[in-house]
Amino acid sequence: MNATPLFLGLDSSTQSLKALAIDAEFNVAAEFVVNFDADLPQFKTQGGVHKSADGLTVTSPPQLWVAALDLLLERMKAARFPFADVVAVSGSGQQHGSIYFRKGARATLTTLKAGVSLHDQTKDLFSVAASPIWMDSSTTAQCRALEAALGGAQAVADLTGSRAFERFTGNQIAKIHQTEPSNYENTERIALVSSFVASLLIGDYAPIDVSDGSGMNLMDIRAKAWSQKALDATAPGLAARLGAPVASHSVAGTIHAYYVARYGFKPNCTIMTFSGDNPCSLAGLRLQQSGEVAISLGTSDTLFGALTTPKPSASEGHIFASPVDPSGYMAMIVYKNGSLTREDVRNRVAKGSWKEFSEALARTQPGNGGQVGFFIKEPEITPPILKTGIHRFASDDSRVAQFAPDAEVRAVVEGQFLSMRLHSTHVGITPSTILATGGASVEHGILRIMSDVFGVPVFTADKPNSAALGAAYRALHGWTCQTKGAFVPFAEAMRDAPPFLRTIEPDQRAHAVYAEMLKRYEVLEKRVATT
Ligand code: XUL
Repeated sequence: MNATPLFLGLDSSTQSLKALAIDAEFNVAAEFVVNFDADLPQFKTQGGVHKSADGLTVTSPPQLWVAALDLLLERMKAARFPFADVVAVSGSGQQHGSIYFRKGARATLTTLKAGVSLHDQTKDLFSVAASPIWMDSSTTAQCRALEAALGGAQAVADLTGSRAFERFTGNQIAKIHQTEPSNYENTERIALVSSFVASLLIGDYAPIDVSDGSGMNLMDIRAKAWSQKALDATAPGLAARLGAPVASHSVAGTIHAYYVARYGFKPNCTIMTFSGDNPCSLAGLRLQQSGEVAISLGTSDTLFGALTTPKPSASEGHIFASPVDPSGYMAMIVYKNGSLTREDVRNRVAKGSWKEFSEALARTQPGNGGQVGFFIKEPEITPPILKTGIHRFASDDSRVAQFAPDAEVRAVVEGQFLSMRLHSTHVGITPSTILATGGASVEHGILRIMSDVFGVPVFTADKPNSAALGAAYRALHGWTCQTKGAFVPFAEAMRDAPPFLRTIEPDQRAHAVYAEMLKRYEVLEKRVATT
């Protein structure tokens, strides 16, 4: 073993490529970043993407991601990063994006030449010039066709973990097969962003892992294998183009000689299978046991967590295979109305100040005197409510035009956590602990309500790079399994990682108030959804 083994996590996200290395004591040893727009302006991306005039088609050039890897490694070399100490690499990729290798591409990958940049050697490898990414929403027709072929939205959810979504890769592949048939025909292999970057590192086609593979509407999430029915409904000859999905902790290969000669990696440096960014964030926050949940309060709010018995739903959330537990699952629920909606309330009734906002929470009581609000500033994903507007209900369930300013503040926070509790139950999540992350997680008053609504302790994590960190953890985990020659539980591999701070214990009286309120919330939500 090396004297100071390092585990490297790469994070190929929508806007940047990051590298984060940890040592065996879980210290972050180095971090590097390449920003796509600023550092690679020749690709003319905005926020890392190209958008069609109508905004529906959103793509990135695959060469951008290759050029970013060149630049990242050059920056690490210039900073004298000790490549020789890296024993294992894993990575995270924005979910759902797809890359199409043309026939014959594999031969180029296996024979990469150390004297030429990756970008120059891989320019002609792609059969589809523009890679569709997760922000694309141009495949509604393909989604409806998949649901029709498989017996409806709930049937697709039961099989693949999610109803048909425009950004999910199978529907993107179906569109490419229909609109660019000769390019599809000329495709030897289809990769996700995660498996694509891993392929560049091993100089061969790297497998898709079961966790990121769950974001395609193609995998039977229980069998953890492609569903032949879903493949048949998507495009011909797809199984051969995808390769079989593999367990997330498995080895993709060893690093290609290119990186040994050019950067000084050791030839036996192991590349662990890469995964999606949400799965890697789950690993970065070390959520493994069923009931361990994270709530990220950001531009969009996200709740995700580990679970053993998934309940796929056609109307809310996604179920993915777990990236850390071969027999487990993760669920994820996304809200469009997150920070911007809370800020709107803060600006309207709390003088634009978080301090005033917190004071308003402190002056009001759990349950808000029976007042319930729905703040749909943006079309909502969970539950799907397209019509924007604010809906306020008094304690007798009658609609009211306004709440008192303090009650308005409490209503926007309580409503969000009641909704999270309701919908997380629907997909099979029963939180035992919550890890709060994201911008608004520094507001104590907000976390108090989170803890009381769910009735569980809240921990806080300041982890802006949780996907890159999770990738580094997964490198360590995969390497531990490989070294032991057997699967080692993720929690055991993470035993010496620094603990999270336990911030808030639930107040059981407040929790009882919310348990009652939840029943009314559910009924009122149905009224709002059908308005
Ligand atoms: C998840 C999703 C995004 C992407 C981009 O379903 O679409 O979170 O993974 O980060």
